[in-house]
Amino acid sequence: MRTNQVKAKILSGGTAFGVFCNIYSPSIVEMIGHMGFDFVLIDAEHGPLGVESCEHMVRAAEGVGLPAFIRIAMNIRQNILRYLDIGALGVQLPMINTPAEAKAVVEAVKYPPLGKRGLAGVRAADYGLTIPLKDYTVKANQEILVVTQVETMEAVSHLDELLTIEGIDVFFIGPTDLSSSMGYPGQVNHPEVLAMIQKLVTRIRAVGRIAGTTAYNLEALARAKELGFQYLVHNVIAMLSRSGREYLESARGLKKP
Ligand code: 3PY
Ligand code: MG
Repeated sequence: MRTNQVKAKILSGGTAFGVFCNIYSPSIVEMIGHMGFDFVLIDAEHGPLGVESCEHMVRAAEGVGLPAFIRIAMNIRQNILRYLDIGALGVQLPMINTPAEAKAVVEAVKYPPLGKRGLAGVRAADYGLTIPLKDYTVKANQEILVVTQVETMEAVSHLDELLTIEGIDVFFIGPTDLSSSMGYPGQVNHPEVLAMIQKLVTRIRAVGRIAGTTAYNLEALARAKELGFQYLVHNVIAMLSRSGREYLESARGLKKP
């Protein structure tokens, strides 16, 4: 089991930069690693990725020394287990609105005595071939990054309780769903949405917890860094579309008489 450099970095006060990838492509995962990002966040919430595809992407990440985390759609223990068992070094669960939901995430991720994750000689445990399973469970409990998303007004209303739950490493604000929940769907730069994000990150940091969010352009990145977010996620589609559009604008501009 690998050491989670991202967890070490953010727990010691640093900031980690990753990329969401919801397209099936081990090659893109390798490129994210070669570019120097700190982690890939394979997105199995939005998009078609299933467990088997994720396994190939996790393997590609390991090949370039890149920690691979997976955003998992359903907060069901047996479902989270399958993504962890293929070797994800972290999981991120969307729409975690209540303390009970958040506790269920921690329980699903941690092996006993901390949680209820089922144990077997799976890929994450090197198929039981390198270290005794009892030692592997201790290491897995230490290394797996647990991220829960705060992206609804229901979660906002429970934030104080959510912030007391042990075992969650990052509270990740999802601006898009938060904007929907606030009645401004998709308006992530609406002044009220920006003000809410600022309030939330301040509350998260005030109790010594770590905050994460998306930053798909340089303006959002500068704002997020300024606010003290320590887990920042770019997006493969945003990267591709921005450079493609800029290139085309320039190409078509050059054609003008
Ligand atoms: C959101 O902005 O809603 C997210 O979940 C980030 O992808
Ligand atoms: Mg969301």
